[in-house]
Amino acid sequence: DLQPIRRALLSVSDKTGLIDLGKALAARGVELLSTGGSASALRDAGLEVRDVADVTGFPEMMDGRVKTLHPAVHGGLLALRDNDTHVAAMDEHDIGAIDLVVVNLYPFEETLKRGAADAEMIENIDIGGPAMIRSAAKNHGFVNVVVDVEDYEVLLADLEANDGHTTYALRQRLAQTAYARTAAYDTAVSTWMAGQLDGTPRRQTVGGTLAQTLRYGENPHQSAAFYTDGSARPGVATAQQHQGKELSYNNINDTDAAFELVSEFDAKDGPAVAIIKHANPCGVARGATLAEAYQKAFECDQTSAFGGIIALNSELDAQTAEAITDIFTEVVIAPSVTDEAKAMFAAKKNLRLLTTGGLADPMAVAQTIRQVSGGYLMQDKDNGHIAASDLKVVTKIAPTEEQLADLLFAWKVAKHVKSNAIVYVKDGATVGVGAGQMSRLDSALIAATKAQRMADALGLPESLAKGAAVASDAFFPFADGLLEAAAAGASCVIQPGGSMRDDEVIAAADEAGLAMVFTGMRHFRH
Ligand code: 93A
Repeated sequence: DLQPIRRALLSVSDKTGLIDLGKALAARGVELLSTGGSASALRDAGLEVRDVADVTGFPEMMDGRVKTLHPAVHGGLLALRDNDTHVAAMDEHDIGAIDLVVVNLYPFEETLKRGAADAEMIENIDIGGPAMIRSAAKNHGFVNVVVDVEDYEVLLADLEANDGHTTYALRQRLAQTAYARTAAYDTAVSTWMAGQLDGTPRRQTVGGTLAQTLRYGENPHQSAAFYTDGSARPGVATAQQHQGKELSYNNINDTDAAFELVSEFDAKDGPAVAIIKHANPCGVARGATLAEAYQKAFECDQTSAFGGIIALNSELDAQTAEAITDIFTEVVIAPSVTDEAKAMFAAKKNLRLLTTGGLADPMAVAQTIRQVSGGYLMQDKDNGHIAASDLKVVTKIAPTEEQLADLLFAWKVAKHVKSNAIVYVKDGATVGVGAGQMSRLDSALIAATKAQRMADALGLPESLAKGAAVASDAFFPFADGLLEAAAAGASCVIQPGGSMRDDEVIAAADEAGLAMVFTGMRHFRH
């Protein structure tokens, strides 16, 4: 299964390592073919190169859109070397075999990250590159295809070990990597295009580029990796890490939950902070300053906040950084950081600091994927949004302005809490979160218990549920959950409505003197 490399075609956008590779191949007597920019780079380094245009008999044309799309290239890649008819066709049409293709594609993903205009995005969709990669990979019985700069060394080592030949095992591995690359590339293009469509049904693809092999998954006995889908939205996948060790699987999951939640709070409306544990918020608050918002979020559940993940909706400043370093925190993610705050964090070696350059758009159209045995579930991301004008007051009394603000705050938080979700909020801060229970009543009980515990921790005379606004991510099927909130002292409720027993629930709210509004939208999150 050893095959020689006599002719190679090098066509790369990222020229890293190209010269060294070209030299090493030339030193083995390999003939080099190449396209415009790659050929110039190789020539400048003193290497002898034949232009692909010379091989095809056509100049590169249409701004490079057509350079390698020609039978002289694809015939040379696809011909079975041990098939007489194929060999005869090569002879008849004067096609020379190409034994190695080295291609990296037009930088579509990087161009997207730069926020380039549509016309530039279109020009960065590589056609000839993926075609060569796929041809070479199909014919991996004979042909080598390299799409990663890291594989240059691997290829040269195999050539060295096998006297100018490569093994089938290597070619097979390279071919598999090659198809993973073209699949991820097309996924990035199709995901970008899906974002261009408005409301039209989209056919989604699942795919991504390996960004990082993780030490382990949710548990140490599970191996894991992180893939990026090429999208440019601010978030954990595109963030810059300033310090601390590598993020773990759970860190990435929790950091994403934290940042998506805090992004619900536009920085224009003031600072906000979310603290996350196990993908659920254990404290979310607004404040006059970021430090105040952090303090209020922290006070919601001081016990759970230990070892948590903190997301900020505005620049991390020194005052907030100092407060954060008081206890052990795993990750802090923010749009940006001041030099002073960065310097303070530097002393805490284990604390990871990530900046994103901005907030995520909670109303953006995107997809979420979940794996089930034998398939994937795909859905639109929950980008639902409720404004005050969408609410319907269903009780005799209506919420006051302050209550309304807390209700909407609680609603935004509830959207990011695992169902069944019950969230208590007072003065722009969560005071009790009940998450992930199988019954809504249990979530209501847990939230009330937490509000009492918070009051105890702060040495307050009465539960923080007293006078609080309550959000429920889905309707109350019975009055019991609502009565639990009333018993805990809540003053107002926000929920989707739509239960068969809405009348009973509304009557119970009126009886208890609660103000209640319906959103008409639910936020299940499992
Ligand atoms: O515009 S293309 O889709 N048309 C082609 O025929 C073609 N052949 C190679 N892009 C094409 N390529 C790409 O050009 C390669 O994938 C590589 O990214 C790039 C290298 O161009 P140069 O050598 O001129 O820098």
